[in-house]
Amino acid sequence: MFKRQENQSGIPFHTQDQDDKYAKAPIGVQSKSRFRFRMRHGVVALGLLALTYLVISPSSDSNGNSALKTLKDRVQIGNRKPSDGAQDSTPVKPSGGNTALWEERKDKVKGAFLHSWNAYRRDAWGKDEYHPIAQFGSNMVKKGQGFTIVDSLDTILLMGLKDEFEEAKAWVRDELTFDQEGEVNLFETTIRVLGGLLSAYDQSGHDQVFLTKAVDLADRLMGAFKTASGIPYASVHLKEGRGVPGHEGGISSTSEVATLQLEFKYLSYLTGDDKYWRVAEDVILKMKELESIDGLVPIFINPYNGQFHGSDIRLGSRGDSYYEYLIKQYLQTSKKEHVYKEMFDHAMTGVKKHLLGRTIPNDLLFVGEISKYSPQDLSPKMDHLVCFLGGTMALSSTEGKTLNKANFPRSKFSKVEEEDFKIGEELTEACYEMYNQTQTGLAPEIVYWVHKKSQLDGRHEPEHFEGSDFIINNRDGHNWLRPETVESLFYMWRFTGDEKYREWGWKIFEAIETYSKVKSGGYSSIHDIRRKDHIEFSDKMETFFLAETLKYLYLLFGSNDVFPLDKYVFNTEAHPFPVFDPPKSLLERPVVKVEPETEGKANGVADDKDLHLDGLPGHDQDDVDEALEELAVDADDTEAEHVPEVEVEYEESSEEVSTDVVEPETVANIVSEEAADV
Ligand code: DMJ
Repeated sequence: MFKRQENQSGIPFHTQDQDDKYAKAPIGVQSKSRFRFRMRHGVVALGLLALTYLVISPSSDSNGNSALKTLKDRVQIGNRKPSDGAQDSTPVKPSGGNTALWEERKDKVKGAFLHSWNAYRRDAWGKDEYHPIAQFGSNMVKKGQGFTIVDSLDTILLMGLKDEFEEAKAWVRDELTFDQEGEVNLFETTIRVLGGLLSAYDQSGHDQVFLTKAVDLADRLMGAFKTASGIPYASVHLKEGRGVPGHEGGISSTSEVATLQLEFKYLSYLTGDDKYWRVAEDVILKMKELESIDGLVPIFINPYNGQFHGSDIRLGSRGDSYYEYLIKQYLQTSKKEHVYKEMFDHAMTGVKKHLLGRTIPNDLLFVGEISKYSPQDLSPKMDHLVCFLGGTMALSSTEGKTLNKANFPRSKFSKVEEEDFKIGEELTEACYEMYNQTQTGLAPEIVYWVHKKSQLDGRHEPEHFEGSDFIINNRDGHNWLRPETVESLFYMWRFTGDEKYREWGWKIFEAIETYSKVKSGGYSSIHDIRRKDHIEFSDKMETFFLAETLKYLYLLFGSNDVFPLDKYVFNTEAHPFPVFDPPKSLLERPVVKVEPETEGKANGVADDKDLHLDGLPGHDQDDVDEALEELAVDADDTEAEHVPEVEVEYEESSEEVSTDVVEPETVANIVSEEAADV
C-alpha cells in the first residue's frame, strides 16, 4: 500500500519518488515506448498550457464540477500530449487514412473469427465452451445454454457470414432449451445469452425465434430477484426458475447485480411487459440509497439485507460494469433517465478523487484500488478488466457523438466532459502499454503499477523489466483474450479519428495471432505472457473472444457507419442494442414493493471484512494465513443475530436465509475465484 501525503495547503496527493535511474535509462529492448515518452515530455510547453488551463479554471460550478480542483491537485490530467485528432476544435483526420490497408486488416480479423468458429463447429458444436487444444466442448448445464453460439450470433451477422448464421439460428430454434435442470450464473447468462438473443433479434430484422427464446430465458431468470431485498441472488435454477444464493455465504457481486439492466429494460421495451424493467431498475435505485465513497461502492452486496458487504472498492473484477451500466442506461433510453448520468458522474468524481495514480517512469495514468476503511491508501493493483473505463469515460463525455461533428467540437465540452475525455485518453494509453511493455505484446490479467521505487526492491525479470511501468506477479501473468483494451481503442478511434488507436489495435491483434492462435483451429488462453519463449496454452477459448474481442477489432478497422455510438449502446458483452424512446409508463416508477427492514449483516454471513488479499503485492502465505485467522474470529461473531423481517410480495420466503457460517475454505474459494473472475 502506498500512502498519500499532504501538501502545504493540506491537499493530499499520491507519493511519487521518481528514481533518476529510470528517468535516464537508455532506450532498451524491454522498453519500446520510452523514446516516445521522452518525445512527449519534450512537448512540455503544450502540456503546461493545458495544465494552466486546468489550474485557473474554477474548482466548482453549477454543473457539479466540484471534483476538478481536488483532481488537479492530486493527479494532473492533461499534461500529456493530446492525440492529434482530439485537440480542441481541430478537425479530426478523415477516417481510415489508407482504406485498402484497413479493409485488409478487417478481413484478417474475420479470418481469425472463422479460424475459431470452424474449429468449434468441428469439435464442439452446441457446447457452451471450447477447448481448442484437446479439441472438445464442455457444458455448464447438462444440455448447454448456448453460450458460444448465442454469444457469437451478432458477430456472425456483422461479418456477413450468412451460412454460418442460418446454421446457428437453426440450432437455437431446434436445440436450445432452458427447460432443464441445473444452475446458471445470473449475470453471465444475462449478458451473454439474453444479451446475445436480443441483439440477434434486432440485427436479424426481428426474427421471432430469438425473442421467443429470450422471453423464456428471462422468465426463468426473474426467480433470482425473489429475495428479501430485491437484490438478486448470484444464480438461478433454470428449470424451476428459482434463485440460488452465491457461494460466498450467499453474497452477490456488485457488478453482477448491476449489470442486468440494459438487457431487462430492452426486453420490456420489446415485449411491452414492464416486469423485467421493474425488477432490474429496482436494484439500482436501491443501491443509490446506500452509502458510498463519492459514488464508489464495495464490490459485494448482501441480498438478504440489501446492504453492501465487505470493504474492497475497485473498478476491476466484481465492480467494473456497475459503473459501465450507469452511463449506458442513461444513453439507452435516449437520455430520459438523468438519474443514471448523475450516478455515473458522482462515481467518476470518486474515481478522480480516490483512485487515480501516476506511474514511474512514464507517468502513465492508472486506476488503483482502495478499501472503504482507508480510502487514502491507494493500492496500485489494476485488473485488465478496468480497461473498459477509458472508452466509457469518453462515451460519457461525447454521449456517443464523434468530435468532428460540426455541432460537437471539443471546445464545446463542459469541464467535466473535458476532464473525463482526457482521463479516457490517458487510461486507454496505459491499457495499451499493458500490452506494449511485455515481451509477447499481450497483457497480463493484473498489473501492479510502479508508482514508488521501493516497490521494485527484490523484483527481477520477468516480474519487472527495467523501464517498464508495472510489475506482474507470478499468479497474474495469464491472458484470457479479454476485450476491454480493444473495446476502449474502438471508442477512442470512433470519437477522435486518431489512427494511432487503430495501429495499437493492430499490434494487439498481431500478438494474438503470434502467441494465442492454435494451428489446428481456435485461439487459446495463455498461462503466462511474460516470456515469449515459454508459452503454455491453458486450453480454453472464452466466448467473449468471439463476442467482444474480435467484434471490437473488426469494428475498429471497419467503417464508422456501422453501429453509430449515438444510436446504439453495447451491452457489457459487446451486444449492440438500439437506443430507444421508452413509453411514459416505463419511466414512471411505482413505489418499490420489497423493502428490507433490517440493517447490518444477515444470519451467518461474515461481517464487513476484507476477504481479499489481492491488494497486497505478492500474496504470500503469511497474508493468506492472517486473513484466514481473522475470518475464523469473524465467523464466530456471526452466530444467529437476526433474521431480516420483510414484507415480501413474492411467493418465496426470505426466511430461507442461509445459515452457513463462512468457513476458511470459503475464503480460499474467494481468493482463488478472484483469479477466475470473468
Ligand atoms: C465479459 O464477459 C464482459 O466484458 C464482462 O463485463 C467482463 N468479463 C468478460 C470479458 O473480460
